[in-house]
Amino acid sequence: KPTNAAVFNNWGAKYAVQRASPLVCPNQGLANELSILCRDRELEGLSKNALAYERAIGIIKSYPKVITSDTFKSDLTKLPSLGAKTQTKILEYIDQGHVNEAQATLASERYQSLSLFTSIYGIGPTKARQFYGMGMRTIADLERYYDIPPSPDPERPRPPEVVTEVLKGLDVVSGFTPNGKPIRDEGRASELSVPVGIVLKDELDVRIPRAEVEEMRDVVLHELEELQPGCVSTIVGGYRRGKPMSNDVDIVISHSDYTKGKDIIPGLCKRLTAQLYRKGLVTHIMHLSGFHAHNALREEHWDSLEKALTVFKLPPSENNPVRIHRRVDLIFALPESYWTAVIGWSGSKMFQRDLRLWAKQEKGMKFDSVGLTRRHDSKRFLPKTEEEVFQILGLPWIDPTMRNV
Ligand code: DGT
Ligand code: MG
Repeated sequence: KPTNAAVFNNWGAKYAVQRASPLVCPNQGLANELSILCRDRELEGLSKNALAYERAIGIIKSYPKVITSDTFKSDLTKLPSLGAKTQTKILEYIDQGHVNEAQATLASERYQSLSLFTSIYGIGPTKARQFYGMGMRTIADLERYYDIPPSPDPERPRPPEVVTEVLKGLDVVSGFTPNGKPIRDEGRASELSVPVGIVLKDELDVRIPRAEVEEMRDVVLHELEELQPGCVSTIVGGYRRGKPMSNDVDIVISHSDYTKGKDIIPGLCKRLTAQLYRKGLVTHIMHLSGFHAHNALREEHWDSLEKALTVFKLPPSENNPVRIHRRVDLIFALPESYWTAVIGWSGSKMFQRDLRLWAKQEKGMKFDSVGLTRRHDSKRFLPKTEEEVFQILGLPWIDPTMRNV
């Protein structure tokens, strides 16, 4: 279904869900400069300031022409989401092709270290600032702190076989009982996810091309079909928004039978993860619903869907004799939650946030990945398609590839 034409010209609209936001926009350079400042505020824990930048970037991402002094004056100066400070920075960019503060931020030691630390799975801004406060600046500092043997060649990443060797003994889950219960060292899981993230950093930094995302999906679905026939699934996240390369693979899984699905889905997350782990496809389980109660991994809001956040490794093939570790998130939704889960996990984060805000402020409804309800009488909607979710919310259809706000 094509994206509703009106949303392409709706760049001034208050909510990101009313506008088309392509992957690459005509003002991408400006958006990138402002993203540095947004990231800086996030790293410093200034979430309100970060959100203000995110909103400004959102408008710029949906503006369909190159911004010049003239179009800036005629179109952008009156928008409430562009405050005086942001406007000054946009003018700087029009003048010089860069934003002074963004360049200064990029060059600062603090920004560089905090960005580096938060690029490690398991380290969020708060922990990164703690490490910085303790005087740490580099990955080598973190390796010393966690007692991880450094790479044999300091100039190069560890070879895959060395990674595997170092990881032994760092496993978050050490196995499964015959009935699928993970065996793990209570209390050590959240402590271990950071060292695992450090050792795997070089591999997890390698972006995943679309063909490999699909290959991983096929392998997961093959195991799923063996375990539980009749499931349905969608690859969500950046892949679904058309990104040529992804940081991880996100898959939402449900069951095709609306009634039977209610019994089949609960517990399936654990069963599939155990199966993948036993076969050596999942090598690490960073979070598993019901087991890792402590949410050290994400500082943002969690939904209540069953999920496994894993590290995954495809078996070697003829064309790819050496495989590297990849991040895979498996999210399980009851049939009635499937389409809201698909929308929620397709993102972007900003698109999802504004979907919640639009539902609440404009429609008196509550949207999240689990479902759609009317606030005043708690009436629950049961959308049977993705389009229906947009219809119920009174929104024009926006293709996933236009949700890159
Ligand atoms: P990337 O970096 O290439 O993986 O890009 P994305 O957009 O796939 O980013 P990712 O994988 O972190 O998240 C995918 C989408 O899933 C994101 O746009 C919003 C949603 N999401 C991520 N984490 C959570 C969470 O903890 N709770 C909920 N409700 N949604 C989440
Ligand atoms: Mg993703």
